[in-house]
Amino acid sequence: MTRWLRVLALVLVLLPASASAHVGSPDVFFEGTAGPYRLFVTVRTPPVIPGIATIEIRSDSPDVREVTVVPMRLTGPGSELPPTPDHATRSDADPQFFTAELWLMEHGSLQVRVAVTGARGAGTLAVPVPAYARETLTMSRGLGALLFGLMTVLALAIVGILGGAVREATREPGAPAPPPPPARLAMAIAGVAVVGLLALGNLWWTSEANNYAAWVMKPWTPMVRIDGCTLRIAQVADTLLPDHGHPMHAFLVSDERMLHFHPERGADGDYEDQLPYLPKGRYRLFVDIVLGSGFPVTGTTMVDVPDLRCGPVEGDDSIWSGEIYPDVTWDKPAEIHAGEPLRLRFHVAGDAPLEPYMGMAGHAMVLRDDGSVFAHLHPNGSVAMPALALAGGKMALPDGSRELVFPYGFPKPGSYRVFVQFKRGGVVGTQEFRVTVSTRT
Ligand SMILES: [Cu+2]
Repeated sequence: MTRWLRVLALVLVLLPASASAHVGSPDVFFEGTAGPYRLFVTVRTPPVIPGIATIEIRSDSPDVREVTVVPMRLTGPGSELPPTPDHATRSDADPQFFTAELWLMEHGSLQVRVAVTGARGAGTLAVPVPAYARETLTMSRGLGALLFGLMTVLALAIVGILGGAVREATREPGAPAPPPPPARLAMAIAGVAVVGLLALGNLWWTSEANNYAAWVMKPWTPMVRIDGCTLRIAQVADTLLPDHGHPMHAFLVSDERMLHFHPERGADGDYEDQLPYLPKGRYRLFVDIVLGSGFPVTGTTMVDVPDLRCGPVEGDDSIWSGEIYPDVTWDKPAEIHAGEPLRLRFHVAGDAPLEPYMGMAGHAMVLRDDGSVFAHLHPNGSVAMPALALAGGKMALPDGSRELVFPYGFPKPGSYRVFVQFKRGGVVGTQEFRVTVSTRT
């Protein structure tokens, strides 16, 4: 009974929420190696916690015999004591594809550990997964009415049974009914007790639901101020883990510009950076941070940039102003469906080799035209680099190839812009691509 009440308490009100790691892109796409095996792992996160995540694992090679998966905390004692892992099921249609369902019981920075055995021995891989509730499920009207009806019947029955017991229990067979007052008094007392119990139950239910609602992820709206050429983002409470060398990765995007910049913590605790020259206008701002626990958070807001005459971009900051590099191309599939795990594959031609930009072979930013989806990708996929480091994973570094590959799945249909950033000859290049994503098949 208690368990049922708990389940019911968890499904009370609907609280939509949109921000977390990335914006509107809650699934995790990750590519890495488990020992000798190269795997593409997709973690489809549940909308509520506790909830069931679906893990999809595709092996590049056909020699994988068995795959197991287990969820654990990313850090702390919980990361050293794995529970019994679950076996992933091999697909009949595609023997290199495995799936499993895992209960995610906790909020916060988790990891899914994937263990593989096969012809070339064994290997493991850890995929960081930020677990958070995106919503509270509602109870359907029909179920609510049914439960309310049953509750009313039960309450009336308790009162009736008590009345009957007081009236009839001491009565000899065949004797006339006793006078009504004691029975009525008993029923009145029972009625008050039942109503009191229901009121207490309602209080408990509401407090459980409020507790849960406090865990539902709320969008983070960064507080932004522009003073001259300096953009300031108000202090963030937590200590931030540096993500490829910077505590904050920020993006100002309009139709004509995409500025990737890195505010640093100033003396007053705010994060600040110098803006380059930007045309006056309304920009979408996205800010990526990673909390001390390895939990990534992305905030978003609109920013009005005034007419400013500022200097060029400096340091690791970079800007796209509509440049087109004819030798940078996207090996794009004829059709892309929402939810489909993909390798976004770009070719960078030319003689100059690709150099690391902020330690990575490349960066890609995916933005849906209405701003409802924003994701920052690397050759490992959509996971945050500090979380990957905490999970003991290795970053994919430039390997001398002319290809940049970003594992990702577009979360919903629509038109998107994909900004790809790379570095060659000491210069950062940014190229914009457009893509239309169709509904899931
Ligand atoms: Cu990046």
